[in-house]
Amino acid sequence: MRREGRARTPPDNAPLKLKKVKTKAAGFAAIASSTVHGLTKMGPVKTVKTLRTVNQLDGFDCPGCAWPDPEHRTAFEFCENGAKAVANEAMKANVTPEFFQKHSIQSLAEMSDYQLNQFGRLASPVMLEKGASHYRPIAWDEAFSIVATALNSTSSPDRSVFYTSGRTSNEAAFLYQAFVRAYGTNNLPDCSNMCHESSGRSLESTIGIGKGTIKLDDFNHADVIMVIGQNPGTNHPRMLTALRNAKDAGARIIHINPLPEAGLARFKHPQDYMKGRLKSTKLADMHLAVRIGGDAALMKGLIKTQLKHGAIDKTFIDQKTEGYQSMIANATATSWSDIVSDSGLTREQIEHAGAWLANSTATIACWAMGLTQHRNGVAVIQELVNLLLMNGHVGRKGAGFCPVRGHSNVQGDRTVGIWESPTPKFLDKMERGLGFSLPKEHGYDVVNTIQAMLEGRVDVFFCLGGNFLSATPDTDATATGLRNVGLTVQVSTKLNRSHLITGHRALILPCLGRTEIDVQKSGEQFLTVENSMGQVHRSRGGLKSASQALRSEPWIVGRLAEATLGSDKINWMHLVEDYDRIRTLMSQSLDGFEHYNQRVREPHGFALPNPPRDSQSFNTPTGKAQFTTHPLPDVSVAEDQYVLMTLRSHDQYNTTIYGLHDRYRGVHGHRRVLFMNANDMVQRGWKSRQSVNITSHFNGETRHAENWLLVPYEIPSGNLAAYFPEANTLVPLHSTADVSNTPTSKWIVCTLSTAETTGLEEE
Ligand SMILES: Nc1nc2c(c(=O)[nH]1)N[C@H]1C(S)=C(S)[C@@H](COP(=O)(O)OP(=O)(O)OC[C@H]3O[C@@H](n4cnc5c(=O)[nH]c(N)nc54)[C@H](O)[C@@H]3O)O[C@H]1N2
Ligand SMILES: Nc1nc2c(c(=O)[nH]1)N[C@H]1C(S)=C(S)[C@@H](COP(=O)(O)OP(=O)(O)OC[C@H]3O[C@@H](n4cnc5c(=O)[nH]c(N)nc54)[C@H](O)[C@@H]3O)O[C@H]1N2
Ligand SMILES: [Mo]
Repeated sequence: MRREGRARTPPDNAPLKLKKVKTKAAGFAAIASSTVHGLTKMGPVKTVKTLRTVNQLDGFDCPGCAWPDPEHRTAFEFCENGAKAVANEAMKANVTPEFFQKHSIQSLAEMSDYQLNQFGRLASPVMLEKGASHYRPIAWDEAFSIVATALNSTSSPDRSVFYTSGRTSNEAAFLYQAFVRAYGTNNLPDCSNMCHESSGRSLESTIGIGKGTIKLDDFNHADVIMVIGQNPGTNHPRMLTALRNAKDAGARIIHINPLPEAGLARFKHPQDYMKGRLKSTKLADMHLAVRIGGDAALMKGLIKTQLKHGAIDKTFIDQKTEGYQSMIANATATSWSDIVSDSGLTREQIEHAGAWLANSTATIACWAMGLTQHRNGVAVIQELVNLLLMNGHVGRKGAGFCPVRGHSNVQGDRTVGIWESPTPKFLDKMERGLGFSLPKEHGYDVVNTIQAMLEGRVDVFFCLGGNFLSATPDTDATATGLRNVGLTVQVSTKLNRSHLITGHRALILPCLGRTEIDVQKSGEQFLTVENSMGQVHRSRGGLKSASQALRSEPWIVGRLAEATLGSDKINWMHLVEDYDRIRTLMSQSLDGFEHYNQRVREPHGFALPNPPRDSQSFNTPTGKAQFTTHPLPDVSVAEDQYVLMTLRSHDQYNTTIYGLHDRYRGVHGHRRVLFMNANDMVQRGWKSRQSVNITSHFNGETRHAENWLLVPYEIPSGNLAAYFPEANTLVPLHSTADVSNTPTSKWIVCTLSTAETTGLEEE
């Protein structure tokens, strides 16, 4: 019997309702929405108890996003979507061995991602044997012995791959990378490869550190804040508070985005109701509705405008930078007509924004996936670096770079070693700390992992969190790749499609989440994480674990390492008995982690060193910040083609679908929608809710997805938008960013045709 199910999520057969697009974020609707989410999933007592400990000094770090916490916290330091993330984790553990006995893999695959998530938490370890149609229960010991045997019987450690998603704590991630490298490979792809890899690469090579350079307080001293390719109202709601406070202190906000995202139009902090502050705050003072991929041209225009105004910090440029002349020569030679046609903006709009920047005493640039997931993701961020460096807006109060991270500990995971291409400096320190030598050859990132799977070069695929099948590009290709693997292992909290599309054999190892109490031999433990601004701090769960059989991630990694390598090099389980011991090893093996146990116990933790921010110094080979020169990217498409971006709705966390609504964008009940410019629709003779098929084009190949319902929207002509992960099947595997190899999830060249049926079926 073919046990494999469908790799693409089936649509939820609920009718599509379109309402007015919102122009204001948060407020009562947000409080109500998060409370309802909590109540329906956790019940009233647990809801209040849990939400009161989110992001408190002695509570747990919100698993929602990586936005930092303010020093002075309010009693409810969370946002609507953080509350949803918490409620989603605090569900009952209904996915038991009996559940798997009842449901075959194939029948589960017929359910949508939304339905799969509704089943609740995974309760105990299960195994899918070769050719079997159902998972069976398995004891923890047997599970580790199966993985260890598989890992030890491959012909080379490079035939095993170890993925990480960004919720993993510093302790688990550190132990995991130590194990993987001790085992003998750097095959450590992570979600960052699909996320801020472009930011890391561009900042590392220009300012000498692959991270942002501001602290939360800088928002209160900024004059101009640019928010580029980011939808904070949905994805980082607590950032709106920082923006609101910045506005109160006199800052101006420039919003650069093809869409008029609601969160940036007006914002009302839910707590303001209680304080009697009844008006909402207008956030963005200017919206530049750039065309998808038009940011590079816009940056050139803004740089030209700085020159026109003579807004140049000559002393800073002379003393601290290199490459200025070549960058300027290139910008000067770029014509306004190219800038205007590529960006989709008028020269007046660009010069207006440029004048604000020229007069700004302190500028912050924030960005997220709208810049990173492009062919020129690295280059376009470097253009932004050029723009800010011209005026010396780095290492100055109220100024600097702010790549807004996604997963709550994605930045920490990278700091402690989750990286397929570690630097010699990192490995050197790690070798000294661990006391043995480590592999130097770089490993596979996400895209190269899929390619290796397709070519039959992967025997074991181990995932510490995440949903590799649905998060990666080219869903069908990834599914084919995964099915080629001998053994796939998922350490997870919730059921997802990666549990259904597997290697020949598969294991699910269920773990504790951030919200739960973690007890080891020495007693109750806490974990540590790093936020988007380089602050490392504690996180301690307060809820009883959803099921007795769950284990913590450090414990799972420790047992895996012990079963595979024995305890000679490192006594893994001795470390796991008391996480302080893991942290002691971290302080010996990582730069900036000296006296880790002591410093992380400070109320707010501690800030990792950040030379550009701390002292305007740049750890580049020459010790100078680098201006870089890039030609304008080719953003032309054929007459009948459109450019599609894939993005998040308001009711999802990456591949976890909480609900079927995208409240701010007015889309309800249905996710298989395609946002399209109304004039473009008229031109094709199409109406709202018309069903269309999408074909993506790349290097002569096509990919196809049927039956998307059109939604007329305020989006530039020629541009389209659809939700991730449904649209991932259209993202070509090898359409990736230069240098960072990040899939171009925001640049998919498509054609559209009328769907023959108006039904919701697909494939
Ligand atoms: N509730 C919730 N919170 C989350 C997540 C979630 O799924 N749900 N995911 C987390 C993760 S891992 C991440 S990485 C972040 C993601 O946070 P975002 O980056 O805000 O997420 P996206 O939905 O991908 O939105 C990208 C934005 O970029 C814009 N955009 C697309 N193309 C372009 C372009 O060419 N130029 C410009 N200027 N803009 C463009 C889109 O219109 C959209 O507003 O959020 C994190 N927080
Ligand atoms: N087309 C398109 N594709 C994209 C993107 C896009 O914008 N467009 N965005 C990309 C981005 S920015 C990212 S970050 C990736 C996300 O890629 P991933 O991180 O791989 O995906 P998630 O959906 O966040 O993973 C969800 C699963 O993680 C597990 N999980 C949740 N909490 C925990 C925990 O505490 N521990 C463990 N072990 N498991 C846990 C649950 O089982 C859940 O089903 O997707 C990328 N893919
Ligand atoms: Mo992300």
